[in-house]
Amino acid sequence: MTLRVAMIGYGFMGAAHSVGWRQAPRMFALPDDVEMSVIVGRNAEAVADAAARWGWRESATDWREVIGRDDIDLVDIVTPGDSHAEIAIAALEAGKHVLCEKPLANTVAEAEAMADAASRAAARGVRSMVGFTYRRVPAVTFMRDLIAQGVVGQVAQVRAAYRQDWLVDPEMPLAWRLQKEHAGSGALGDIGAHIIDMTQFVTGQAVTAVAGTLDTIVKTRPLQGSGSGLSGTAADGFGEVTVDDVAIFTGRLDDGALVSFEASRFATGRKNGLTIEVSGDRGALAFDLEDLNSLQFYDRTDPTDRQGFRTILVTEAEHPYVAAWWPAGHMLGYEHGFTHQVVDLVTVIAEGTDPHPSFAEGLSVQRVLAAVERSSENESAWVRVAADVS
Ligand code: SOE
Repeated sequence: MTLRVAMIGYGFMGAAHSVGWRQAPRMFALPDDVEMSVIVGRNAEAVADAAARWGWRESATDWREVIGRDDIDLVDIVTPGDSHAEIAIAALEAGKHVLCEKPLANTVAEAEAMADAASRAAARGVRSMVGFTYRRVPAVTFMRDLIAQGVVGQVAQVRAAYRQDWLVDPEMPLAWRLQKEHAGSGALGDIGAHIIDMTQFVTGQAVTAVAGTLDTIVKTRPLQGSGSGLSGTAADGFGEVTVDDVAIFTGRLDDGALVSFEASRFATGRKNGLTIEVSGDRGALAFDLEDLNSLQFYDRTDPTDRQGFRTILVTEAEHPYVAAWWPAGHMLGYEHGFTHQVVDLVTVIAEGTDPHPSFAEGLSVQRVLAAVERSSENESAWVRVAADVS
């Protein structure tokens, strides 16, 4: 069978997902073929250019028309969060499998509607998945496996941070990621969502309560002229930043462990610094995205005179995903997670099982985001992550 893919959107994530769709069938033995059929965007000239550059057969400007086509099997959504719900629900109702970029939506209500649509579609064999791509960095998948095997023992505490610095410059223009109506929230939803998902993924536990504070450091910025997303030039005039620059919060996991979370676009000098450290009664594991081919492992059962964190190079054929790439010891990078995401999605579609992270898992992250916002509005009081928080 051939899985015919339409991708809606063509910004930074469009490029990253295109790499995934292109590389997966070349480097992995997939159960089905993949065809990069159509890429969709509002600007006909720009999207045609993206199609030619990234290897899509066609370009189009009307996503509704593309979703209605019989020769499309899967819709990949890489637009800003304000259109995720509408596109995903329409695609699922049209019987198309869906891959949707994170965070799943801009609000809990949208995420709930998407999760409902996904479970109705699953009953008809239509699959859906959220693009929390960092789960598919081999070292992160391996960290999850090691924790599940008990190498750190009972999880006592987690430290999770995602630090970037692209907003330190007050001249950085007011991109869509800084506008609540387009992005839902700021650092919280954009990068905080990754560390919430990663914490739940590696520990296998849900975040059940949070207490935190959001802050917007630069409150007005130059309007955006050319470009979009993370790059772009300023135009005349200023506009209000309506999302957070920094989100700092504490979480509680199912088994009671505390988690410190930090999501910041004001971490001067940190470019894409995602770190997570899980401490347990037997040992500890730590991951740093800026050094993504390795894990730090501390084993409390080592002889006392030889204790200390050791580096595990996650570059061997035994490690998740690695065997399909280069000879042992050769490194992978940021883009490989997008390929692994395609591999896993195509595989489970062929098997007829549901992918992870599911829309229900995306909704669970959305509820944590909403609970952090509510806590921040209420002098950082603890808020339970429950179905009634929206
Ligand atoms: C911008 O902060 C961003 O591109 C996020 O939106 C992505 O999810 C992350 O992979 C890199 O940073």
